[in-house]
Amino acid sequence: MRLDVGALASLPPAVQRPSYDIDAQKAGIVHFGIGAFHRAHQAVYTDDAMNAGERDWGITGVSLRSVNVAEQLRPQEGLYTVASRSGGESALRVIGAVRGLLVAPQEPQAVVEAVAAPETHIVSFTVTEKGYCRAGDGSLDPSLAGDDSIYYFLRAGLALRRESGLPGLTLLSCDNLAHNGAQLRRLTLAYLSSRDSALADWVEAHCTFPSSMVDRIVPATTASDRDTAQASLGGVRDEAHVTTEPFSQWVIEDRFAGPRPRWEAHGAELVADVASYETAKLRMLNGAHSALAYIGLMHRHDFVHQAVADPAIRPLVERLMREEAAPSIAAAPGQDLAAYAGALLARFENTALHHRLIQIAMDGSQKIPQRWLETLAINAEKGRRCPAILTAIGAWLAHVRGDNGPVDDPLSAQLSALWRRADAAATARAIFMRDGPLAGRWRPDDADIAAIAGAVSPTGRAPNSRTALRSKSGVAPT
Ligand code: CS2
Repeated sequence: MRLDVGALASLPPAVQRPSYDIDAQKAGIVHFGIGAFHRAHQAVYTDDAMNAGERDWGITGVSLRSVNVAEQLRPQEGLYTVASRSGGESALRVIGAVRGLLVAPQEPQAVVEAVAAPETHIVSFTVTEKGYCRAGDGSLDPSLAGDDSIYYFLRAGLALRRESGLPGLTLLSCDNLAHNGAQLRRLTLAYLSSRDSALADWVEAHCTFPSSMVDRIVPATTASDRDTAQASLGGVRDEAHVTTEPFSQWVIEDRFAGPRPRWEAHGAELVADVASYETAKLRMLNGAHSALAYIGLMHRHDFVHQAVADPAIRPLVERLMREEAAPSIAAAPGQDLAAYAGALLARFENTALHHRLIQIAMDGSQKIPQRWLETLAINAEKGRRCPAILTAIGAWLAHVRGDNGPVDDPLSAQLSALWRRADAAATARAIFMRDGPLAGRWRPDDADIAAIAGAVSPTGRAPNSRTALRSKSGVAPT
């Protein structure tokens, strides 16, 4: 039996399920990027709000490209399960918050109408770093912002709202970008002002763009996760299942244009300024994650929990968080960065989550600036060296050379062309200096370049033999 509203009654009693009338909810939120992260994060907070009696906060999920999620969720009337796992513990619940699915390339007008609907108050986004269509200098790249981008749908939907005399919207970025709300605002206004400056003025006056820090580790769902869930669901099959960790955090700048769910009653924090939380999360959690990914892959690991347990890798990751990232952050009163680093290590060690390093390694060119380069620039200004991040950059260079297989990155062709023409040191210079694709505030000096080049293995293999590394990290050779 497939999961749907009719199947709810036959689920085992331990499985938590929506207590509200699922069919009676209007959609107050349109969400772009209805992938596993959103379904394990914002949708859960929203489901909590609806369980507590708030009405009409259903989510219309938009996929900008793939039909997969819509195909999984439509036959299930939008229902799916979230398992949170740690050690031997696993809790399973059904989420009912997603009330509609749209696949943008198939039904673009329906997406525009959803943005323009009177009951819509919030449009939110998890479209990944590259979904913001930025050029290397952070400005809007018009060649990327086409009719398949968020900006196209925002423009058409917001224009309809304005013509109909409807109120503005809260446009809420939930992606791992520094100052994500401010960036979304700047990029959206840049897109609109070259096409419809009156609409840009209306958006400035009527819409808000809160920044937010989102955090929950959500590995891509595997067939085995679905089978495990099915066993716990008394045989009911959920093709849209998501497995995640118990931890979840959401810090949101309290700047809404209209009504919103009381997410703060369910664990979210509404604050005046998210910057210190966002910076700590990007430079410590995500910075460590990317280092684990590239260094771990170089050492032939598959998963985060294996890489963090490897004595050849762990000290580097600790150093990156505690001695390189943490000193670059202006902590808010009461924000304890040492305790944060400890908590992150414990989360990375969660063996119940099979979080693939290759998943994190994706799109490195879009992630590295906010995860590593800001830290490097701030430390360089203070005369402090960052050997851990430089080692991680060396491992990233090896990754984009192709050492770990095909490279999933929008700049992969450009990066591999730079490698073909040069050795490791010259490639690093070409990427980070002058008009290189990641040139910016951080300018490496000769010692930095030497450290990066020294971390790239010349042969394309791990610095030690695979068997030796595997046995060291306690993982059996395959
Ligand atoms: C990860 C993030 O894939 C990645 O790049 O670093 O998705 C990470 O798991 C989340 O930001 C955790 O909140």
